[in-house]
This record gives sequence, C-alpha cells and structure tokens, in this order.
Amino acid sequence: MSDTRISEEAEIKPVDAAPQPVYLKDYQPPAFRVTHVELKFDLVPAATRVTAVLHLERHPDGAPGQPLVLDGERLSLKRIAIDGQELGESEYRVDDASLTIPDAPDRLRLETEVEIDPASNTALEGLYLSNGMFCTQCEAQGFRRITFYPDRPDVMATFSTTVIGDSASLPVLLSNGNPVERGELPYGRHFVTWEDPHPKPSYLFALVAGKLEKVEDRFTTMSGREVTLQLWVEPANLEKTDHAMRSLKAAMEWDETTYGREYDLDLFMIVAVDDFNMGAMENKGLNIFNSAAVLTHPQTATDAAFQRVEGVVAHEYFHNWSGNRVTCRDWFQLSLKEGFTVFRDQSFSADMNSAPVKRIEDVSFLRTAQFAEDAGPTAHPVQPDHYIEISNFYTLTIYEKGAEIVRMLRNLLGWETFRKGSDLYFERFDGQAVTIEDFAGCMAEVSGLDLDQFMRWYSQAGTPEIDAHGEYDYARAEYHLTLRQRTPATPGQPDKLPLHIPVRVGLVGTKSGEDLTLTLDGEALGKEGVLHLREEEQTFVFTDVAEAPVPSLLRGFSAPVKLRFPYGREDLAFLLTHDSDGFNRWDAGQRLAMLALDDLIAAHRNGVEKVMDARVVEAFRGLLNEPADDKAVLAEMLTLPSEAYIAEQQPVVDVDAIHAAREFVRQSLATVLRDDFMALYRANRSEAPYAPSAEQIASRRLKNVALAYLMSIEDEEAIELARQQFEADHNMTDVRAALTLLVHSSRSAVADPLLRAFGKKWAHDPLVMDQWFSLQVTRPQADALDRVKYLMEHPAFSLKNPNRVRALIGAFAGQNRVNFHRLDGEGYRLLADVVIALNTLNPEIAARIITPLTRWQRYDETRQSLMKAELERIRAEELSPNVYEVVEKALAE
Ligand code: B3K
Ligand code: ZN
Repeated sequence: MSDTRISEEAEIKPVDAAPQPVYLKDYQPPAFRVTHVELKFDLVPAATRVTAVLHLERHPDGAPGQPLVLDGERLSLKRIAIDGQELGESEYRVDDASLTIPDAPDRLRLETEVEIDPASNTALEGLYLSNGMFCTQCEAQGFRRITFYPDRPDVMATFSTTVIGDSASLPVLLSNGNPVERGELPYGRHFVTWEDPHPKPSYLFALVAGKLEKVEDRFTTMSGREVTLQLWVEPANLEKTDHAMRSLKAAMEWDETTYGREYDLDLFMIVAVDDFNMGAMENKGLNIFNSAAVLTHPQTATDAAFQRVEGVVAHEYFHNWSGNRVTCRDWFQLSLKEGFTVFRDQSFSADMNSAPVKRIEDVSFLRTAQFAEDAGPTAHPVQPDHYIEISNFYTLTIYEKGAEIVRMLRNLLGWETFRKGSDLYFERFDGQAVTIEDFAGCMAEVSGLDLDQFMRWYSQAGTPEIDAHGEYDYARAEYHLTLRQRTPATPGQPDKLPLHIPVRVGLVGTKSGEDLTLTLDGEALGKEGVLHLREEEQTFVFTDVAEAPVPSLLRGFSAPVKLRFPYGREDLAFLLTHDSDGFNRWDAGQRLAMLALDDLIAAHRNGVEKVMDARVVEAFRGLLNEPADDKAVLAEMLTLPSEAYIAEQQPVVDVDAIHAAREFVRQSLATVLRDDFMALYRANRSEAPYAPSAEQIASRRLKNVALAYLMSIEDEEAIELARQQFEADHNMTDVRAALTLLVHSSRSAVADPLLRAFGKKWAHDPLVMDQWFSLQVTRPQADALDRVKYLMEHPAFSLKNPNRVRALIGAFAGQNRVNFHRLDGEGYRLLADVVIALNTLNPEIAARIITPLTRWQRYDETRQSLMKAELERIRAEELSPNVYEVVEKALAE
C-alpha cells in the first residue's frame, strides 16, 4: 500500500525544486520525545525488514497541538499501528522525507515495519553492505534511512535492538550496549538482542553483522570496573589489530588521568569496515572504523598511519564523554563535540609522541587546509547559522578551527581552571543535548572571565589577520609593539568585529640571545607573556628592555590567525637559532624559506636566473651540523613549506612557478650540502625490529627527509640507497618512502620493475594498494594524468569505495598540483567527471572530492575559466543536495 504512496508523493514535488536551507534561529524543541525504542532487524541484503516500536510522549517544551512528524527516507512502509491498532490510510501521510500523524495522542506506542535495501546503498549512510557485511553509519542523518524516527540529536532514548540474520553468512550480530539474549531460529537463522542503558540520540545507533573474528582484551577502570575490549575484523586482518588495541587502552587511561572520565559500559567494541565515508564513528559502545583508521602492521602501514590510528582510536573513544554522554542540541552545535574532541585527541597524541612535532603538524595542516577553506566560497563560522546538507559541514573549520578555539580557552583559563570547567560541563549536562554556549558558559563560570567578545570566534568566519610592527626606543629602554587586526569578508558576512586574540610573545635580546624579562604597564610578566588583543589596533609598551630585541610573536601558535611582521632575513636566522619557543623556531625557518621562495617565484615568472639565498643554505648547514637534541623537530625544520602552503601565501597562485621555485631550493640545498645529507641518512639507518615509538619514527623520518633531498638531484649513490632500502623490505615507512622517491624521479628503468613487484605482492591488500595508487598519481611528470585514467581501470580500483577514490582521485587533485592544474584543463575535466559519477553513487564523497575546483578564484584567468566551466557542467546535472550546496556556493557571485 504505502510503497505507491511514497512515489506518488515524490512525483508531486517539482523535480527542480532547489533544496532549502535550515537555520539555527529556527530551532524549536521537538514536539514529541522518545523514552524507549525497540528495534528488530531481519537482515536480508536487498530486503531487510525493520520493525520499530517507539514509546513517544509530548515534549514538555514542545509547542502544543503539533502533529507527530517522523523523519524517514527511502523507506517502504509495510505496517503502522498505534497502541496495537493498525492505522487507516487517512490517519497518516508519508512523503519522501517524513511520516506525519496529525492526530497522535499525547502518549503513544507507535509500531512501524519498513523494508529497506542495504545491498543497493552506495551512499554508505544508513544500513549498507561492505564486503558482504552489514554495517551502519547514522551521523548525521542516516538513521532516517533505517526507520521512521525523530532523527535529531536532542531526542535521546534507550535502545533495545534485536538483530536476526543467517547463521552461516552472518555469524556475528552486534549493536550498542550489552548482549542480553541470543538464540537459534528456524531456517538456519539466529538472533541476538542488545540493550543500551544510556539514552542516546539516533545518530549514535549502530549495527554490524558479518563473518568477523575478534581480538579481546580487558581494561580496569579507575573505580575498579572490568571492561571487555573487543576489536572485530575480517579473519585475514587479525594480525593488524595490536596497535589499535594498545592505543585504545592508552586512550582510556589518559582520559581518566587527564580529564577524570571513566568508561561507562561493560563492553567496548571496535569494528573495521572497508567501505566508510569518514575515518570512524563513535557509536555508543560499538565504534565503527574505516579499516584505514584502525588496521596497522609494520609491513603494510607507515609511521604516519600508525600515528593516525592512535589518534582516531583515541578521538572516537573520547567522544564517549564529549559527544555521547553530553551531546549536541542540533547540528549547528557540531563543533561542541568535534572541536573539543579534536583538542582532546591532539593533546593525547602530543603526550604519546613528540609534543612540539604534533603542534607543528597540526598547525601546518590548519594553516594550509583550514585557512584555504576559510578564505574560499564555502567559508562558514565554527557555529554555522544555516546549512542545506549537514554532511557538508564536517569540515576543517568545525574540527580544526573548533579545536583551536578550545585550545585558546584552555590557555586563557590555565589548565587547572579549564579542567574545572570541563568537569562542570560534564556533570551539569550529563545525559543532555546542549549548545556551544553551554560549554563556554561553564568556562566563564569557573574562571570569572568575560568571554562575550571571545565568542565571536564561533560566529565569525574567516581567518583574522594581524599586522604587527615594533620599535625599540634605546633612550627609554622601551619596546613598542603595535598589533592591528582585521578579519576579511566571507560569504554572507561582509563586516567583521574585532576578536579577542591571545598573542603569546617573548622578546629575544639580540646581544644575549636570551628571552628578556617582560614588564608591561608596570607588571612583571616573566620571560614571556600573553597580550590580549581586543581592539582593532593596540600598542603594547614593554619597559626596562635592556637591549634591542627581536620579538617572538604568537608563540606556540597561540591563536589561529595570520600574523605579519616585517622580519628581516637576519632576524629570522637569529630566531631560528635563539628562540626558546620550539614552535616559533620552526616557524622562523619557514618564514625564512618563504622569503627565499618568494624571490624565486618572482624570478621564475620574470624569466630571470634563479639564485639561491645563501642565508637559507647557511641555516640548513647549521641545522645539519648541530647535534640534534630532538630528531623529530629537526626533521620538521629541514622540511620546506609545502606547495599547498606556499600557494596559500600568494595573491594569485602560480602553480608552475611555485613548483619550480621549491624544486630549485631543494636541489640547491642538496647540491651544496650533499655530504651532510648523506651522513644524516647513514646515521639514522637502523636494523632494530620495527616499533612505532617516537624515537624510531623520528629517525626514520630524518633518514627519509635526507634521502628525499639527495633524490631531488638524482644522486647516483642515493638512487642505489633507495633501491636497497626498498629491497630490504624492513617496514612500510621505508619501503614506501624509497618507492615514492624512485617513482617520482626520472629513473623509470629502476622504478618500474619495483612498482610492478610491489603491485603484485600487495594485490590482495586494499590498504597497501591505496598507497600504490597514491604514490603513482602524485608523480610530477607529465604522464600523471594518464596514469590516473589507466589506474581507474585497475581491478583493485572502485568508485564505490571512498578510500580508493581518495587514494587515486583525491591524491591527484590535492597533491599533484602541477598536473591537476594542467593548462589544457584535462585535470579539471577528470575531477568533474568523477564528481558527476559520485553525485549519484555517494553524494557525501562527491561533495568533498570537488573541493579543489571550488578554489578557482585563486588562479589566473585561464585556469579560472576552465575550472568554472567544469563547475557549470556539474551544475547542469540533476544534483544531490550535497553537491548542489557546494557548487552553488562555488559559483555564487
Ligand atoms: N562523528 C563522526 C562523523 C561522521 C559523520 C559523517 N557524515 C566522526 C568523528 O568525528 O568522530
Ligand atoms: Zn569526532
């Protein structure tokens, strides 16, 4: 009956009706709340039956008299009853997005039965199949593709879930909470019933069923409760689980000692699945992970992958408090859980590894990718005020900038007060769905600080820019530092107000090379201090400054801003050796390299001969010859700004000039310092068995950075060393580094056989094949685009798998800048073709992979029109709301 009703209703809607935005200002509490849900899944690939019993009652804060409206998409309704009475057709309405019951009683037991089709679900939202295994992804709005439900985070209910499946093909049946009953059924089927005692929003619901095996461990919480930890994988992956399990236990302990947060169920499960749109998902008690974010083995995963797994496992675990126990009132509050949880996982990783390097990595990522987002057509505040498709808002701004805001709060309050604020937040709002203002309110309450102006960080989009200048007054022994802030206009926000920006500074004496003691307005600050920039322009006068200083500004990257200061090259070389702040020492090196790169980019554009800046060479020589107290930091110091970062600094991005200038610097350094790099390479080789320890990771990184310099000049000895490093097959970090360098060189006679051997050896392992795809399509040679096309036909590639798409298409468009931006527009065309194909297959991934095309304003006119033409071609298609929203913003005048 209702099957036909659904399609009839759908046809009434005009086909070209533009998707409408949802506004924060329109928030209303739900009309009904759900106290308890009983779900029953009868799992069949193309025809799964879902029976839901919802115990509903009117919400005390809801506007009275409103009808009962439940969300539901792509559901074929088979039965509907209230309090045991089947409803007649006139008693409810179903359209393509909802089920409405106009005359629902104030309290009711609603029973629905729907049929869904997991087998054809390529969007990977709701219930779908991955390698024959059933799994779910419900955040943000996937649950409405499973059953009719008030699918919004401020409706929290306890769930009881019975999963029924074929015993042979689906021996393992999992859901949230604890298993309470299991048994055999006729026709070779079986069932398990799960109960989750913690009320949760529907986005945290999870179900997994398949042929899985587990590794198990235990954790005793700080109050002495025993928790069983299980990691469920396909049998072949059992040997790849150690590191994730270790990371989980470390994260559980860290959250107890650092935030006083304890786990709250007897069982914690992680499942690895191959087809997954994001990294992982924090479903209550049953985290579902992209296999790339959980599986590791020294022979298959690089150090970076090991560290990513550690970070993601911790991130999802930390959500149990920051997200699950205390959740978001609505999706405009997404950064409430994501910004805070990213800040927590960053701090955890800093504690587990090299803290300065973690900060450098996080800031590099923020300055390269989030700043670009904040400067582009999809810029939005950390607390957005409207959206069309919420899936498009799982952005670097919500996550990374959101984390920077929490970090500023932590620094403004100091750790102990911040921790008090965090305790208050978790206690006061436990079991509730709340707002960013609620979180900040706790921080204001415990500290007594006025955070009103600070809150603009959440509501204003765009990266603030600070122009700083300083003057030393010898006669008065004063240093005058003037800071002027401005936030550029972003879409929908032409005018910005000044922000409260904490700027951590030191003054480094040019004679002593030491931090000078700071006195500001008669107050002694010690060796460094935090300036509170609140006005558009402020001058800070430091007194008793005994010698001329070089200012060290924004230490530790104390605020997510662009800070300009007219440093001379001598100043930067000075800070590079003398700044006591590790982050700023690294940043001085980056700034020095940028000055040299700017000159070389100009030289390239003007057809003038390129000359290498001797100061950069000397700075590098110094780094290579000083004993390294921190190898991990040294590796970062020796790494030049990426092409993407350099591009961010240019008014009009000239991809070819950037590439040429950067290569010139690399080759010049390698030529002059060849023996130093060779010595560094040799000194950091090791035969020790692989461990993902901070020390080993630092040595490998340093060694491979040195090898990369030597390979940039195709040094014969280096080519041989790279070949040997590949053949030694010691671990994937070294193998991949060597193979990448060879494949990116002109020596195809050496590289091609190794590449083929690698592809053959790992054909059975999709996560290794992803690396094989990426390293080929990022080669700078002109054949890269043809390789992309060729590899898209490879049997290991599929547009339906997000990891494959990212490894091949994402890596090409995002990391191979010279080839993606080819002047014949073929790179753009290829990406647009993929976006069009993914628009129907997987809209969430389509709307992400399109990002490089949306940045067309940043390029020269020729490229601008080529990119716009591809965006127009995409716009002419019948678009998902996801792609529609991004393309409309990208093409908006
Ligand atoms: N909370 C998930 C987000 C998944 C949503 C994708 N539409 C991942 C995370 O941040 O932990
Ligand atoms: Zn998260």
